[in-house]
Amino acid sequence: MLKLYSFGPGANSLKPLLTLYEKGIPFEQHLLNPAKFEHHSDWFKAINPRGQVPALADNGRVVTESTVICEYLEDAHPTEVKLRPDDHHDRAQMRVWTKWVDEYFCWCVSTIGWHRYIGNMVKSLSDAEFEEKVKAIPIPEQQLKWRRAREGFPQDLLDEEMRKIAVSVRRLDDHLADHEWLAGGMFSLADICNFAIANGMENGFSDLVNESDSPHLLRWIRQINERPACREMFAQVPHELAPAKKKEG
Ligand SMILES: N[C@@H](CCC(=O)N[C@@H](CS)C(=O)NCC(=O)O)C(=O)O
Repeated sequence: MLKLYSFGPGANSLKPLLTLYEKGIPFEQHLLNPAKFEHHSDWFKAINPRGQVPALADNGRVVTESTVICEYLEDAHPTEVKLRPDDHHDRAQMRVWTKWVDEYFCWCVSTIGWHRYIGNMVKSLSDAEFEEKVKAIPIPEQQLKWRRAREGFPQDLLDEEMRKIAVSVRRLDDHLADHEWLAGGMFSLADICNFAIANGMENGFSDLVNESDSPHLLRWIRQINERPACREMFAQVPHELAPAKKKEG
């Protein structure tokens, strides 16, 4: 039985979750609570030494990196539902989109998310409690991100990330203006991996994602939300970051 460790259907965790639901593959669900820093606990670092979700265990062997997990599911657990184009050129285009989301789009949205939500989550801790938590984080860059979330990100960094988000929204909307899906004329991992980051932006980034500025991106977001697998996933799996977001609102 496959086991998926995740924060639930949002951001990087959503990618393998939706892939599993789309393919109809049964799996064991392990939700970690970021507010309790469960992903930095020793038991989870024994599964993913980087202390990050998602992670997939398949018969005791672990696969990490959200996009890699999605490709692994296609390779190791083929089903009638195919989420990659067969044509080599189309498949390469799909990977240009998944690479872009991992290297560009995800990072700018994530930094603003940390600035807005994670700061609140850690501000209630004493300095000693916070330092104790930071000590358990295995990746130095993530230690810095937690520190910045607590102390406040530099304004020029936030401005630059907002600029990149605007560039990302434009790129997606322009492409989706004359394509139903991102690659190969079919719903693919390119859509799943970008949707993982874009879903909900009409609330958090309504200046950029709205009916007049990015109608094609909104059409695509809604179309994916209406897919049976997506509806089932949201109905069945709670999002572990949602309570923190609600409190903020
Ligand atoms: N490149 C990794 C990034 C994973 C990642 O950033 N995971 C986030 C959740 S979306 C996480 O675990 N954050 C908590 C932390 O780093 O402390 C992937 O695509 O799986």
